[in-house]
Amino acid sequence: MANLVADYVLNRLTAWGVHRIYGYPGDGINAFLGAFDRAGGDPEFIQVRHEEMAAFMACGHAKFTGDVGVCIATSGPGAIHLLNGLYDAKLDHQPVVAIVGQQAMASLGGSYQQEVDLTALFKDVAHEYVHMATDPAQIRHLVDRAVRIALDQRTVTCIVIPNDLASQKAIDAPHAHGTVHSGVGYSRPRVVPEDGDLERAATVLNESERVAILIGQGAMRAADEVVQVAETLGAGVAKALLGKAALPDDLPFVTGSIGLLGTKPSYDLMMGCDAFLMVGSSFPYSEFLPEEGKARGVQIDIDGRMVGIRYPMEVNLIGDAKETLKALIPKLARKEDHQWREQIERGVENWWKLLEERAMLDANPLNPQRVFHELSARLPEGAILTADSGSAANWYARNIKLRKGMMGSLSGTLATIGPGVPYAIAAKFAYPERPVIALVGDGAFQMNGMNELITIAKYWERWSDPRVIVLVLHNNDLNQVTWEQRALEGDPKYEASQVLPDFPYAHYAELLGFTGIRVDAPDDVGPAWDEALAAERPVLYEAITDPEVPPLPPHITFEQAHHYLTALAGDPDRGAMLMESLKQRLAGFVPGR
Ligand SMILES: Cc1ncc(C[n+]2csc(CCOP(=O)(O)OP(=O)(O)O)c2C)c(N)n1
Ligand SMILES: [Mg+2]
Repeated sequence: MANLVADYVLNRLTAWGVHRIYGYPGDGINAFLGAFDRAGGDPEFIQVRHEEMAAFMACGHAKFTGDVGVCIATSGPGAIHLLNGLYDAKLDHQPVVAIVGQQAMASLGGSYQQEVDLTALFKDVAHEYVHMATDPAQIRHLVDRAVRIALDQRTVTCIVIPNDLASQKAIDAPHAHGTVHSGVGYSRPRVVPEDGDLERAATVLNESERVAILIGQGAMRAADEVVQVAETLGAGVAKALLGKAALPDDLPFVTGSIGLLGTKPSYDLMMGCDAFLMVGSSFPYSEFLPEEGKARGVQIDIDGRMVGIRYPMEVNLIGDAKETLKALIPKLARKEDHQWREQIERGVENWWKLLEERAMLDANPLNPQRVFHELSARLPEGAILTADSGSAANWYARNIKLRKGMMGSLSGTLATIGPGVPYAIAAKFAYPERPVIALVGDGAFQMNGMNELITIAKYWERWSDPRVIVLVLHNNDLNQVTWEQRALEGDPKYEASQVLPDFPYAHYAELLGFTGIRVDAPDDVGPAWDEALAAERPVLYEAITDPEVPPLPPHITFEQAHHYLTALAGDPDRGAMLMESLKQRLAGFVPGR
Protein backbone atom coordinates (compact mmCIF):
# COMPACT_ATOMS: atom_id res chain seq x y z
CA MET A 1 0.00 0.00 0.00
CA ALA A 2 1.42 3.28 -1.13
CA ASN A 3 2.07 5.91 1.47
CA LEU A 4 2.58 9.04 -0.50
CA VAL A 5 2.21 12.66 0.52
CA ALA A 6 -1.31 12.58 -0.93
CA ASP A 7 -2.23 9.59 1.28
CA TYR A 8 -0.77 11.39 4.25
CA VAL A 9 -2.90 14.48 3.63
CA LEU A 10 -6.08 12.43 3.46
CA ASN A 11 -5.22 10.37 6.54
CA ARG A 12 -4.44 13.47 8.46
CA LEU A 13 -7.74 15.05 7.44
CA THR A 14 -9.64 12.00 8.68
CA ALA A 15 -7.76 12.32 11.96
CA TRP A 16 -9.26 15.83 12.08
CA GLY A 17 -12.73 14.39 11.60
CA VAL A 18 -13.05 15.20 7.90
CA HIS A 19 -14.86 12.38 6.13
CA ARG A 20 -16.08 14.06 2.96
CA ILE A 21 -14.23 16.25 0.48
CA TYR A 22 -15.99 18.07 -2.35
CA GLY A 23 -13.93 18.33 -5.50
CA TYR A 24 -13.16 17.98 -9.16
CA PRO A 25 -10.12 16.19 -10.57
CA GLY A 26 -7.24 17.31 -12.77
CA ASP A 27 -3.56 16.56 -13.25
CA GLY A 28 -2.56 18.94 -10.49
CA ILE A 29 -4.13 16.51 -8.01
CA ASN A 30 -3.73 13.19 -9.82
CA ALA A 31 -1.83 11.67 -6.92
CA PHE A 32 -4.79 12.46 -4.69
CA LEU A 33 -7.17 10.44 -6.83
CA GLY A 34 -5.15 7.30 -6.20
CA ALA A 35 -4.96 8.19 -2.55
CA PHE A 36 -8.75 8.62 -2.32
CA ASP A 37 -9.10 5.23 -3.97
CA ARG A 38 -6.72 3.66 -1.45
CA ALA A 39 -8.52 5.40 1.42
CA GLY A 40 -11.56 3.28 0.59
CA GLY A 41 -14.18 5.99 1.06
CA ASP A 42 -12.86 7.70 4.17
CA PRO A 43 -12.52 10.48 3.33
CA GLU A 44 -14.87 10.23 0.42
CA PHE A 45 -14.43 12.22 -2.77
CA ILE A 46 -17.72 13.86 -3.76
CA GLN A 47 -17.68 14.77 -7.42
CA VAL A 48 -19.36 18.07 -8.36
CA ARG A 49 -19.92 19.80 -11.73
CA HIS A 50 -17.75 22.86 -11.15
CA GLU A 51 -15.12 23.71 -8.56
CA GLU A 52 -17.03 26.79 -7.37
CA MET A 53 -19.80 24.39 -6.38
CA ALA A 54 -17.32 22.31 -4.38
CA ALA A 55 -16.39 25.42 -2.45
CA PHE A 56 -20.07 26.30 -1.90
CA MET A 57 -20.66 22.76 -0.62
CA ALA A 58 -17.70 22.98 1.74
CA CYS A 59 -19.16 26.27 2.97
CA GLY A 60 -22.65 24.78 3.26
CA HIS A 61 -21.23 21.85 5.21
CA ALA A 62 -19.58 24.27 7.62
CA LYS A 63 -22.74 26.36 7.96
CA PHE A 64 -25.02 23.42 8.70
CA THR A 65 -22.69 21.32 10.86
CA GLY A 66 -20.35 23.82 12.49
CA ASP A 67 -17.44 21.62 11.41
CA VAL A 68 -14.74 22.43 8.90
CA GLY A 69 -15.66 21.98 5.21
CA VAL A 70 -13.02 20.81 2.77
CA CYS A 71 -12.78 21.15 -1.01
CA ILE A 72 -10.11 20.09 -3.49
CA ALA A 73 -9.28 21.30 -7.00
CA THR A 74 -6.55 20.99 -9.56
CA SER A 75 -3.91 23.60 -10.38
CA GLY A 76 -4.64 26.64 -12.56
CA PRO A 77 -8.25 26.60 -13.79
CA GLY A 78 -9.60 24.35 -11.04
CA ALA A 79 -8.09 26.48 -8.31
CA ILE A 80 -9.36 29.66 -9.96
CA HIS A 81 -12.88 28.23 -10.16
CA LEU A 82 -12.96 27.72 -6.38
CA LEU A 83 -12.56 31.38 -5.59
CA ASN A 84 -16.13 32.70 -5.50
CA GLY A 85 -17.30 29.87 -3.26
CA LEU A 86 -14.34 30.44 -0.96
CA TYR A 87 -15.13 34.13 -0.72
CA ASP A 88 -18.67 33.19 0.23
CA ALA A 89 -17.23 31.18 3.13
CA LYS A 90 -14.74 33.85 4.10
CA LEU A 91 -17.29 36.67 4.17
CA ASP A 92 -19.79 34.58 6.16
CA HIS A 93 -17.00 33.50 8.58
CA GLN A 94 -17.13 29.78 7.84
CA PRO A 95 -14.23 27.35 8.41
CA VAL A 96 -13.25 25.96 5.01
CA VAL A 97 -9.97 24.40 3.90
CA ALA A 98 -9.10 24.41 0.19
CA ILE A 99 -6.54 21.95 -1.11
CA VAL A 100 -5.28 22.86 -4.53
CA GLY A 101 -2.79 21.22 -6.83
CA GLN A 102 0.08 22.94 -8.57
CA GLN A 103 2.38 22.10 -11.44
CA ALA A 104 5.59 20.21 -10.70
CA MET A 105 8.07 22.03 -8.51
CA ALA A 106 10.77 21.85 -11.16
CA SER A 107 8.56 23.68 -13.67
CA LEU A 108 7.53 26.58 -11.44
CA GLY A 109 8.70 29.95 -12.68
CA GLY A 110 8.98 28.55 -16.18
CA SER A 111 5.70 29.91 -17.64
CA TYR A 112 4.69 26.30 -17.64
CA GLN A 113 1.25 25.09 -18.66
CA GLN A 114 -1.43 25.86 -16.05
CA GLU A 115 1.14 27.62 -13.93
CA VAL A 116 -0.63 30.24 -11.86
CA ASP A 117 0.88 31.94 -8.82
CA LEU A 118 -1.58 30.28 -6.45
CA THR A 119 -0.20 31.57 -3.17
CA ALA A 120 -0.57 35.10 -4.54
CA LEU A 121 -4.02 34.33 -5.94
CA PHE A 122 -5.27 32.91 -2.63
CA LYS A 123 -3.50 35.49 -0.49
CA ASP A 124 -6.67 37.51 0.02
CA VAL A 125 -9.34 34.85 0.31
CA ALA A 126 -7.14 32.68 2.55
CA HIS A 127 -5.31 35.57 4.17
CA GLU A 128 -5.05 33.84 7.55
CA TYR A 129 -3.17 30.90 6.09
CA VAL A 130 -2.02 29.95 2.60
CA HIS A 131 1.13 27.94 1.98
CA MET A 132 2.68 25.89 -0.78
CA ALA A 133 4.33 22.65 0.25
CA THR A 134 7.83 22.04 -1.05
CA ASP A 135 8.95 19.23 1.25
CA PRO A 136 7.11 16.06 2.35
CA ALA A 137 8.08 16.76 5.96
CA GLN A 138 6.00 19.95 5.88
CA ILE A 139 2.73 18.23 5.10
CA ARG A 140 1.76 17.31 8.61
CA HIS A 141 1.95 20.84 9.97
CA LEU A 142 0.46 22.38 6.83
CA VAL A 143 -2.67 20.25 7.23
CA ASP A 144 -2.80 20.68 11.00
CA ARG A 145 -2.45 24.42 10.79
CA ALA A 146 -4.83 24.86 7.85
CA VAL A 147 -7.60 23.04 9.70
CA ARG A 148 -6.94 24.55 13.10
CA ILE A 149 -6.67 28.12 11.81
CA ALA A 150 -9.83 27.71 9.71
CA LEU A 151 -11.71 26.56 12.81
CA ASP A 152 -10.22 29.02 15.24
CA GLN A 153 -10.53 32.07 13.00
CA ARG A 154 -13.74 30.87 11.29
CA THR A 155 -12.21 31.52 7.91
CA VAL A 156 -10.80 30.04 4.72
CA THR A 157 -7.32 28.52 4.60
CA CYS A 158 -5.49 26.96 1.68
CA ILE A 159 -2.71 24.48 1.03
CA VAL A 160 -1.06 24.39 -2.39
CA ILE A 161 0.54 21.05 -3.22
CA PRO A 162 2.67 20.60 -6.37
CA ASN A 163 1.74 17.40 -8.16
CA ASP A 164 5.20 15.86 -7.99
CA LEU A 165 5.38 16.50 -4.27
CA ALA A 166 2.00 14.82 -3.78
CA SER A 167 3.37 11.60 -5.25
CA GLN A 168 6.56 11.56 -3.19
CA LYS A 169 6.89 9.21 -0.25
CA ALA A 170 5.38 10.61 2.93
CA ILE A 171 7.70 11.19 5.85
CA ASP A 172 7.48 12.53 9.36
CA ALA A 173 9.88 15.30 10.19
CA PRO A 174 13.09 14.01 11.86
CA HIS A 175 13.76 15.05 15.45
CA ALA A 176 16.19 17.73 14.43
CA HIS A 177 16.73 21.48 14.23
CA GLY A 178 14.58 23.24 11.63
CA THR A 179 11.62 20.89 11.80
CA VAL A 180 8.05 21.33 13.02
CA HIS A 181 6.10 18.74 15.03
CA SER A 182 2.41 19.54 15.10
CA GLY A 183 -0.59 17.67 16.45
CA VAL A 184 -4.28 17.21 15.77
CA GLY A 185 -7.21 18.69 17.68
CA TYR A 186 -9.17 21.79 18.42
CA SER A 187 -11.64 22.65 21.15
CA ARG A 188 -13.51 25.89 21.01
CA PRO A 189 -12.73 27.88 24.14
CA ARG A 190 -15.30 29.34 26.49
CA VAL A 191 -14.96 33.07 25.96
CA VAL A 192 -16.73 35.30 28.48
CA PRO A 193 -16.21 39.04 29.08
CA GLU A 194 -14.94 40.50 32.34
CA ASP A 195 -17.51 40.81 35.10
CA GLY A 196 -17.20 44.59 35.21
CA ASP A 197 -18.08 44.83 31.54
CA LEU A 198 -21.09 42.59 32.02
CA GLU A 199 -22.18 44.89 34.86
CA ARG A 200 -21.90 47.94 32.62
CA ALA A 201 -23.92 46.19 29.90
CA ALA A 202 -26.60 45.20 32.40
CA THR A 203 -26.81 48.78 33.66
CA VAL A 204 -27.45 50.08 30.15
CA LEU A 205 -30.19 47.53 29.55
CA ASN A 206 -31.72 47.94 33.01
CA GLU A 207 -31.84 51.72 32.75
CA SER A 208 -33.63 51.62 29.40
CA GLU A 209 -37.33 51.14 28.77
CA ARG A 210 -37.60 49.89 25.21
CA VAL A 211 -35.01 47.28 24.35
CA ALA A 212 -34.47 46.02 20.81
CA ILE A 213 -32.39 42.90 20.22
CA LEU A 214 -30.78 42.06 16.89
CA ILE A 215 -29.30 38.59 16.49
CA GLY A 216 -27.17 37.10 13.75
CA GLN A 217 -25.61 33.73 13.07
CA GLY A 218 -23.38 34.18 16.12
CA ALA A 219 -26.51 33.54 18.23
CA MET A 220 -27.17 30.21 16.52
CA ARG A 221 -26.53 28.12 19.62
CA ALA A 222 -27.91 30.66 22.06
CA ALA A 223 -31.66 30.48 21.38
CA ASP A 224 -32.69 29.73 24.98
CA GLU A 225 -30.56 32.55 26.35
CA VAL A 226 -31.85 35.07 23.79
CA VAL A 227 -35.41 34.13 24.70
CA GLN A 228 -34.64 34.52 28.39
CA VAL A 229 -33.12 37.96 27.87
CA ALA A 230 -36.04 39.04 25.69
CA GLU A 231 -38.52 37.83 28.32
CA THR A 232 -36.71 39.55 31.17
CA LEU A 233 -36.32 42.84 29.35
CA GLY A 234 -39.66 42.79 27.57
CA ALA A 235 -37.76 43.14 24.33
CA GLY A 236 -38.43 42.22 20.71
CA VAL A 237 -35.92 40.29 18.63
CA ALA A 238 -35.08 41.00 15.00
CA LYS A 239 -32.90 38.66 12.98
CA ALA A 240 -30.22 39.33 10.39
CA LEU A 241 -30.46 36.97 7.43
CA LEU A 242 -27.81 34.50 8.57
CA GLY A 243 -29.43 34.40 11.98
CA LYS A 244 -32.88 33.50 10.66
CA ALA A 245 -32.62 29.96 12.00
CA ALA A 246 -31.19 31.14 15.34
CA LEU A 247 -34.66 31.75 16.76
CA PRO A 248 -38.01 30.30 15.61
CA ASP A 249 -40.30 32.65 13.69
CA ASP A 250 -43.36 31.52 15.58
CA LEU A 251 -42.46 33.31 18.82
CA PRO A 252 -44.72 36.35 19.30
CA PHE A 253 -41.87 38.80 20.02
CA VAL A 254 -39.68 37.76 17.08
CA THR A 255 -40.06 40.48 14.48
CA GLY A 256 -38.37 38.49 11.72
CA SER A 257 -35.70 39.66 9.35
CA ILE A 258 -34.28 43.13 9.10
CA GLY A 259 -33.10 45.34 6.28
CA LEU A 260 -33.99 45.54 2.62
CA LEU A 261 -35.30 41.99 2.90
CA GLY A 262 -36.80 42.68 6.27
CA THR A 263 -40.11 43.28 7.97
CA LYS A 264 -42.01 46.30 9.22
CA PRO A 265 -42.04 45.18 12.88
CA SER A 266 -38.24 44.86 12.75
CA TYR A 267 -38.04 48.37 11.35
CA ASP A 268 -40.40 49.72 14.01
CA LEU A 269 -38.45 47.89 16.71
CA MET A 270 -35.23 49.57 15.69
CA MET A 271 -36.75 53.02 15.22
CA GLY A 272 -38.65 52.96 18.50
CA CYS A 273 -36.11 51.50 20.91
CA ASP A 274 -34.04 53.30 23.49
CA ALA A 275 -31.56 50.44 23.95
CA PHE A 276 -30.06 48.27 21.24
CA LEU A 277 -28.53 44.87 22.02
CA MET A 278 -26.75 43.30 19.05
CA VAL A 279 -25.67 39.65 19.37
CA GLY A 280 -23.46 37.81 16.89
CA SER A 281 -24.28 39.93 13.88
CA SER A 282 -22.50 42.30 11.53
CA PHE A 283 -25.68 43.42 9.78
CA PRO A 284 -24.42 46.27 7.61
CA TYR A 285 -27.26 48.66 6.70
CA SER A 286 -27.19 51.58 9.15
CA GLU A 287 -30.49 53.03 7.91
CA PHE A 288 -32.29 50.04 9.44
CA LEU A 289 -30.56 50.41 12.81
CA PRO A 290 -31.44 53.04 15.43
CA GLU A 291 -30.32 56.51 14.57
CA GLU A 292 -27.06 57.38 16.31
CA GLY A 293 -27.72 58.79 19.76
CA LYS A 294 -31.33 57.59 19.88
CA ALA A 295 -30.48 54.34 21.65
CA ARG A 296 -27.81 53.13 24.06
CA GLY A 297 -25.94 50.22 22.57
CA VAL A 298 -24.55 46.91 23.80
CA GLN A 299 -22.89 44.45 21.45
CA ILE A 300 -21.78 40.86 21.94
CA ASP A 301 -19.46 39.25 19.45
CA ILE A 302 -16.89 36.49 19.61
CA ASP A 303 -14.60 38.44 17.28
CA GLY A 304 -13.10 41.59 18.75
CA ARG A 305 -12.63 42.98 15.25
CA MET A 306 -16.37 43.02 14.67
CA VAL A 307 -17.56 45.06 17.65
CA GLY A 308 -18.44 48.73 17.56
CA ILE A 309 -18.42 48.97 13.76
CA ARG A 310 -22.13 49.21 12.98
CA TYR A 311 -23.34 51.41 15.81
CA PRO A 312 -21.36 53.37 18.41
CA MET A 313 -21.97 50.95 21.28
CA GLU A 314 -21.67 52.02 24.89
CA VAL A 315 -20.51 48.55 25.91
CA ASN A 316 -18.78 46.03 23.67
CA LEU A 317 -18.65 42.51 25.04
CA ILE A 318 -16.23 40.14 23.39
CA GLY A 319 -17.40 36.62 24.03
CA ASP A 320 -19.37 33.63 22.97
CA ALA A 321 -23.05 34.57 22.58
CA LYS A 322 -24.42 31.74 24.70
CA GLU A 323 -21.91 32.01 27.53
CA THR A 324 -21.99 35.79 27.59
CA LEU A 325 -25.78 35.95 27.71
CA LYS A 326 -25.77 33.31 30.43
CA ALA A 327 -23.44 35.46 32.48
CA LEU A 328 -25.48 38.57 31.76
CA ILE A 329 -28.92 37.18 32.61
CA PRO A 330 -28.55 37.16 36.43
CA LYS A 331 -27.62 40.84 36.27
CA LEU A 332 -30.72 41.87 34.36
CA ALA A 333 -33.75 43.35 36.11
CA ARG A 334 -37.17 42.19 34.99
CA LYS A 335 -39.13 45.01 33.35
CA GLU A 336 -42.50 45.55 34.93
CA ASP A 337 -43.94 47.81 32.23
CA HIS A 338 -45.13 45.64 29.36
CA GLN A 339 -46.28 48.34 26.95
CA TRP A 340 -43.28 48.18 24.67
CA ARG A 341 -43.44 44.42 24.45
CA GLU A 342 -47.17 44.46 23.78
CA GLN A 343 -46.69 47.05 21.04
CA ILE A 344 -44.09 44.79 19.43
CA GLU A 345 -46.28 41.72 19.63
CA ARG A 346 -49.22 43.57 18.07
CA GLY A 347 -46.94 44.72 15.25
CA VAL A 348 -45.76 41.15 14.68
CA GLU A 349 -49.29 39.78 14.66
CA ASN A 350 -50.46 42.39 12.17
CA TRP A 351 -47.44 41.84 10.01
CA TRP A 352 -48.06 38.12 9.63
CA LYS A 353 -51.65 38.86 8.67
CA LEU A 354 -50.49 41.41 6.14
CA LEU A 355 -47.99 38.93 4.69
CA GLU A 356 -50.76 36.42 4.27
CA GLU A 357 -52.97 38.99 2.56
CA ARG A 358 -50.15 39.94 0.24
CA ALA A 359 -49.44 36.30 -0.51
CA MET A 360 -53.05 35.74 -1.48
CA LEU A 361 -53.23 38.65 -3.93
CA ASP A 362 -53.73 37.66 -7.54
CA ALA A 363 -50.77 37.86 -9.86
CA ASN A 364 -49.95 36.71 -13.32
CA PRO A 365 -49.98 33.77 -13.09
CA LEU A 366 -48.53 33.09 -9.63
CA ASN A 367 -47.73 35.44 -6.82
CA PRO A 368 -44.30 34.25 -5.59
CA GLN A 369 -45.29 35.12 -2.04
CA ARG A 370 -48.06 32.55 -2.23
CA VAL A 371 -45.53 29.88 -3.19
CA PHE A 372 -43.50 30.61 -0.05
CA HIS A 373 -46.53 31.12 2.14
CA GLU A 374 -47.98 27.72 1.25
CA LEU A 375 -44.62 26.04 1.73
CA SER A 376 -44.15 27.67 5.11
CA ALA A 377 -47.34 26.14 6.47
CA ARG A 378 -46.26 22.70 5.26
CA LEU A 379 -42.61 22.65 6.32
CA PRO A 380 -41.84 19.21 7.75
CA GLU A 381 -40.10 18.89 11.09
CA GLY A 382 -36.35 19.27 10.84
CA ALA A 383 -36.46 20.76 7.34
CA ILE A 384 -33.32 22.45 6.08
CA LEU A 385 -33.81 25.36 3.71
CA THR A 386 -31.40 27.13 1.43
CA ALA A 387 -32.10 30.25 -0.58
CA ASP A 388 -30.27 31.73 -3.50
CA SER A 389 -29.62 35.41 -4.09
CA GLY A 390 -32.48 37.05 -5.93
CA SER A 391 -36.11 37.63 -5.07
CA ALA A 392 -36.17 34.17 -3.44
CA ALA A 393 -34.03 35.58 -0.62
CA ASN A 394 -36.75 38.19 0.09
CA TRP A 395 -39.55 35.69 0.29
CA TYR A 396 -37.40 33.27 2.29
CA ALA A 397 -36.55 36.07 4.71
CA ARG A 398 -40.11 37.33 5.12
CA ASN A 399 -42.64 34.62 4.31
CA ILE A 400 -41.02 31.48 5.69
CA LYS A 401 -41.78 30.72 9.32
CA LEU A 402 -38.89 28.59 10.53
CA ARG A 403 -39.80 26.50 13.54
CA LYS A 404 -37.63 25.02 16.26
CA GLY A 405 -35.21 22.40 14.95
CA MET A 406 -35.13 23.69 11.39
CA MET A 407 -32.11 25.12 9.68
CA GLY A 408 -31.69 27.59 6.87
CA SER A 409 -28.95 29.53 5.15
CA LEU A 410 -27.91 31.57 2.16
CA SER A 411 -25.00 33.67 1.03
CA GLY A 412 -25.39 36.43 3.59
CA THR A 413 -22.45 38.72 3.09
CA LEU A 414 -21.13 38.04 -0.40
CA ALA A 415 -24.76 37.69 -1.52
CA THR A 416 -23.55 35.75 -4.50
CA ILE A 417 -25.79 33.98 -6.94
CA GLY A 418 -25.25 30.23 -6.95
CA PRO A 419 -25.18 28.61 -3.52
CA GLY A 420 -28.85 27.55 -3.34
CA VAL A 421 -28.49 24.10 -4.88
CA PRO A 422 -24.94 23.29 -3.71
CA TYR A 423 -25.77 24.23 -0.11
CA ALA A 424 -28.75 21.88 -0.37
CA ILE A 425 -26.48 19.08 -1.56
CA ALA A 426 -24.09 19.65 1.33
CA ALA A 427 -27.08 19.61 3.70
CA LYS A 428 -28.23 16.25 2.29
CA PHE A 429 -24.79 14.72 2.69
CA ALA A 430 -24.55 15.98 6.26
CA TYR A 431 -28.15 15.07 7.20
CA PRO A 432 -29.37 12.42 4.73
CA GLU A 433 -32.37 11.75 6.98
CA ARG A 434 -33.73 15.30 6.80
CA PRO A 435 -35.81 16.94 4.07
CA VAL A 436 -33.96 19.73 2.27
CA ILE A 437 -35.53 22.47 0.19
CA ALA A 438 -33.61 24.85 -2.07
CA LEU A 439 -35.33 28.09 -3.07
CA VAL A 440 -33.78 29.53 -6.23
CA GLY A 441 -34.52 31.92 -9.06
CA ASP A 442 -34.39 30.92 -12.71
CA GLY A 443 -31.30 33.08 -13.19
CA ALA A 444 -29.47 31.29 -10.39
CA PHE A 445 -30.72 27.97 -11.66
CA GLN A 446 -29.47 28.69 -15.17
CA MET A 447 -26.15 29.96 -13.83
CA ASN A 448 -25.29 26.71 -12.07
CA GLY A 449 -28.20 25.15 -10.20
CA MET A 450 -29.21 23.07 -13.19
CA ASN A 451 -25.76 21.60 -13.47
CA GLU A 452 -25.71 20.63 -9.82
CA LEU A 453 -29.03 18.87 -10.30
CA ILE A 454 -26.88 16.31 -12.12
CA THR A 455 -24.89 15.92 -8.90
CA ILE A 456 -28.13 15.27 -7.02
CA ALA A 457 -29.08 12.70 -9.67
CA LYS A 458 -25.72 11.00 -9.10
CA TYR A 459 -26.02 10.70 -5.32
CA TRP A 460 -29.63 10.93 -4.14
CA GLU A 461 -30.31 7.20 -3.89
CA ARG A 462 -27.94 6.86 -0.97
CA TRP A 463 -29.82 9.44 1.14
CA SER A 464 -32.18 7.74 3.61
CA ASP A 465 -34.79 10.48 3.12
CA PRO A 466 -34.74 11.07 -0.63
CA ARG A 467 -36.49 14.40 -0.33
CA VAL A 468 -34.53 17.22 -1.81
CA ILE A 469 -36.82 19.73 -3.42
CA VAL A 470 -35.56 22.49 -5.67
CA LEU A 471 -38.02 25.33 -6.13
CA VAL A 472 -37.36 27.34 -9.27
CA LEU A 473 -39.07 30.72 -9.53
CA HIS A 474 -39.68 30.80 -13.25
CA ASN A 475 -40.19 34.50 -13.99
CA ASN A 476 -37.91 34.84 -17.03
CA ASP A 477 -36.29 37.76 -15.30
CA LEU A 478 -33.32 38.67 -13.14
CA ASN A 479 -36.04 40.11 -11.01
CA GLN A 480 -34.21 41.34 -7.94
CA VAL A 481 -31.94 43.48 -10.07
CA THR A 482 -34.81 44.61 -12.29
CA TRP A 483 -36.53 46.02 -9.21
CA GLU A 484 -33.33 47.54 -7.88
CA GLN A 485 -32.93 49.24 -11.22
CA ARG A 486 -36.41 50.69 -10.94
CA ALA A 487 -36.42 51.66 -7.29
CA LEU A 488 -32.81 52.72 -6.80
CA GLU A 489 -31.86 54.09 -10.21
CA GLY A 490 -35.23 55.23 -11.49
CA ASP A 491 -34.53 53.32 -14.70
CA PRO A 492 -37.00 51.13 -16.57
CA LYS A 493 -36.33 47.43 -16.97
CA TYR A 494 -33.52 46.97 -19.51
CA GLU A 495 -34.62 43.92 -21.41
CA ALA A 496 -31.23 43.10 -22.96
CA SER A 497 -29.71 42.47 -19.53
CA GLN A 498 -32.76 41.37 -17.54
CA VAL A 499 -34.93 39.03 -19.57
CA LEU A 500 -33.91 35.38 -19.33
CA PRO A 501 -34.27 32.79 -22.06
CA ASP A 502 -37.16 30.44 -21.41
CA PHE A 503 -36.41 26.90 -20.30
CA PRO A 504 -38.56 23.88 -19.35
CA TYR A 505 -37.27 23.34 -15.81
CA ALA A 506 -39.64 20.59 -14.70
CA HIS A 507 -39.11 18.65 -17.93
CA TYR A 508 -35.39 18.91 -17.55
CA ALA A 509 -35.64 17.51 -14.02
CA GLU A 510 -37.71 14.60 -15.32
CA LEU A 511 -34.92 13.79 -17.75
CA LEU A 512 -32.72 13.34 -14.70
CA GLY A 513 -35.20 10.98 -13.07
CA PHE A 514 -36.70 13.54 -10.71
CA THR A 515 -40.34 14.33 -10.15
CA GLY A 516 -40.98 17.52 -12.12
CA ILE A 517 -43.95 19.65 -11.07
CA ARG A 518 -44.90 22.73 -13.05
CA VAL A 519 -47.37 25.02 -11.32
CA ASP A 520 -49.11 27.98 -12.93
CA ALA A 521 -52.46 28.16 -11.12
CA PRO A 522 -52.73 29.69 -7.64
CA ASP A 523 -54.95 26.93 -6.28
CA ASP A 524 -52.43 24.29 -7.32
CA VAL A 525 -49.61 25.84 -5.30
CA GLY A 526 -50.48 24.15 -2.00
CA PRO A 527 -51.36 20.70 -3.38
CA ALA A 528 -48.17 20.77 -5.44
CA TRP A 529 -46.17 21.28 -2.24
CA ASP A 530 -48.00 18.32 -0.70
CA GLU A 531 -47.04 16.23 -3.70
CA ALA A 532 -43.43 17.41 -3.59
CA LEU A 533 -43.12 16.73 0.12
CA ALA A 534 -44.57 13.25 -0.30
CA ALA A 535 -42.34 12.27 -3.24
CA GLU A 536 -39.92 9.40 -2.93
CA ARG A 537 -37.33 10.99 -5.15
CA PRO A 538 -35.89 14.46 -5.68
CA VAL A 539 -38.35 17.04 -6.93
CA LEU A 540 -38.12 20.13 -9.04
CA TYR A 541 -41.01 22.47 -8.27
CA GLU A 542 -41.28 24.93 -11.15
CA ALA A 543 -43.43 27.89 -10.17
CA ILE A 544 -44.42 30.24 -12.97
CA THR A 545 -44.23 33.46 -11.03
CA ASP A 546 -45.07 37.03 -11.84
CA PRO A 547 -42.00 39.28 -12.15
CA GLU A 548 -44.19 42.30 -11.41
CA VAL A 549 -44.65 41.56 -7.73
CA PRO A 550 -42.14 43.95 -6.16
CA PRO A 551 -39.62 42.56 -3.65
CA LEU A 552 -39.20 46.00 -2.14
CA PRO A 553 -37.95 46.96 1.31
CA PRO A 554 -40.42 47.19 4.22
CA HIS A 555 -40.51 50.95 3.92
CA ILE A 556 -39.57 52.84 0.82
CA THR A 557 -38.15 56.31 0.92
CA PHE A 558 -39.63 59.25 -0.89
CA GLU A 559 -36.66 59.20 -3.25
CA GLN A 560 -37.19 55.52 -4.07
CA ALA A 561 -40.89 56.09 -4.68
CA HIS A 562 -40.05 58.98 -6.98
CA HIS A 563 -37.52 56.87 -8.90
CA TYR A 564 -39.99 54.08 -9.13
CA LEU A 565 -42.67 56.28 -10.67
CA THR A 566 -40.26 57.85 -13.14
CA ALA A 567 -39.08 54.39 -14.17
CA LEU A 568 -42.62 53.24 -14.75
CA ALA A 569 -43.14 55.81 -17.48
CA GLY A 570 -40.71 54.05 -19.81
CA ASP A 571 -41.04 50.48 -18.58
CA PRO A 572 -41.98 47.70 -20.98
CA ASP A 573 -44.06 46.00 -18.26
CA ARG A 574 -45.74 49.17 -17.12
CA GLY A 575 -49.40 48.13 -17.49
CA ALA A 576 -49.21 45.05 -15.34
CA MET A 577 -46.97 46.71 -12.85
CA LEU A 578 -49.15 49.72 -12.10
CA MET A 579 -51.96 47.36 -11.27
CA GLU A 580 -49.71 45.27 -9.13
CA SER A 581 -48.20 48.16 -7.25
CA LEU A 582 -51.65 49.58 -6.63
CA LYS A 583 -52.78 46.29 -5.16
CA GLN A 584 -49.65 46.00 -3.04
CA ARG A 585 -50.17 49.53 -1.78
CA LEU A 586 -53.72 48.76 -0.79
CA ALA A 587 -52.35 45.83 1.15
CA GLY A 588 -50.25 48.32 3.09
CA PHE A 589 -46.98 48.04 1.26
CA VAL A 590 -45.69 51.41 2.37
CA PRO A 591 -46.27 51.25 6.09
CA GLY A 592 -47.21 54.42 7.84
CA ARG A 593 -46.52 56.63 4.87
C1 LIG B 1 -22.52 35.99 -9.08
C2 LIG B 1 -23.50 37.10 -9.03
N1 LIG B 1 -23.79 37.79 -10.17
C3 LIG B 1 -24.71 38.80 -10.15
C4 LIG B 1 -25.34 39.14 -8.99
C5 LIG B 1 -26.38 40.25 -8.97
N2 LIG B 1 -27.72 39.69 -8.77
C6 LIG B 1 -28.29 39.58 -7.56
S1 LIG B 1 -29.81 38.93 -7.60
C7 LIG B 1 -29.77 38.78 -9.27
C8 LIG B 1 -30.96 38.27 -10.02
C9 LIG B 1 -31.25 36.85 -9.78
O1 LIG B 1 -32.21 36.44 -10.69
P1 LIG B 1 -32.99 35.09 -10.50
O2 LIG B 1 -32.07 34.04 -10.04
O3 LIG B 1 -33.76 34.84 -11.74
O4 LIG B 1 -33.95 35.43 -9.29
P2 LIG B 1 -35.22 36.42 -9.31
O5 LIG B 1 -34.75 37.67 -8.61
O6 LIG B 1 -35.63 36.63 -10.70
O7 LIG B 1 -36.23 35.69 -8.51
C10 LIG B 1 -28.56 39.24 -9.77
C11 LIG B 1 -28.22 39.26 -11.20
C12 LIG B 1 -24.97 38.42 -7.82
N3 LIG B 1 -25.50 38.70 -6.64
N4 LIG B 1 -24.09 37.40 -7.89
MG1 LIG C 1 -35.74 35.14 -12.16
